[in-house]
Amino acid sequence: MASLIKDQSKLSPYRDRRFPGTQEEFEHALLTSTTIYIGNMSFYTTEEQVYELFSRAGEIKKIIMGLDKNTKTPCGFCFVLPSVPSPATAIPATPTAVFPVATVPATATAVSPAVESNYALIRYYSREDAEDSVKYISGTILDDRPIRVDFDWGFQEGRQWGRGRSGGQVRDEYRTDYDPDILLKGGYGKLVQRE
Ligand code: GTA
Repeated sequence: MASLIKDQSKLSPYRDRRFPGTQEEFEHALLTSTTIYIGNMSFYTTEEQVYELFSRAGEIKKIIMGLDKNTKTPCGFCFVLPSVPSPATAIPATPTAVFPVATVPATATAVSPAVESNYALIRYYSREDAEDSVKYISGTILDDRPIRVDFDWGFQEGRQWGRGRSGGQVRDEYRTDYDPDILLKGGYGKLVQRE
């Protein structure tokens, strides 16, 4: 029990309203899962860039890029999964692309969870690697944006889509700050302006 209380301090305040269980089950899933969520990504960051950066923490099973449910284009997040990738979506063992700026600081810096655009889910083979990515990669600058890495309860079909009314991420629809990535995709404070 003491170690569970200690571990809970590693968890972010994010609660997935669609998790099919109790708060206790949600926290248990977060504390044992090998899946992580990445938020505040640029809409232009590719799966290969995510692979290149996050494989530094350990061997990755799969990456799921978060997509706008209407346009089917990246909208700022991604996830990583347990299944073996199909040939069509296989992640190369060695990335071949030349990646744009992905600055990895010697020590991670804190990132405000308030601003979040593009996202991804990553699944590692081991819990230790997932913990290292949350500890050391969160705050890294990727494509000029400080990304946020969070433990995730696990991927299920449907979670790759943004849940906002516009198709993108919910929080982008409430933004009142200027963000060129979001603005270019038409997501800048849309609902705030309408309401
Ligand atoms: N592990 O931090 C996260 C995380 N986030 C932010 C999203 N996901 C996350 N997973 C982890 N950690 O699968 C996952 C979701 C989903 C996918 C896309 O990414 O589990 P989403 O971002 O489009 O929708 O999800 P989500 O997560 O359901 O929205 P959020 O941010 O919790 O918002 C919840 C409610 O709060 C909304 O209904 C809205 O009414 C309100 N809200 C959110 N932001 C604001 C704001 N700035 N102002 C006012 N109200 C707001």
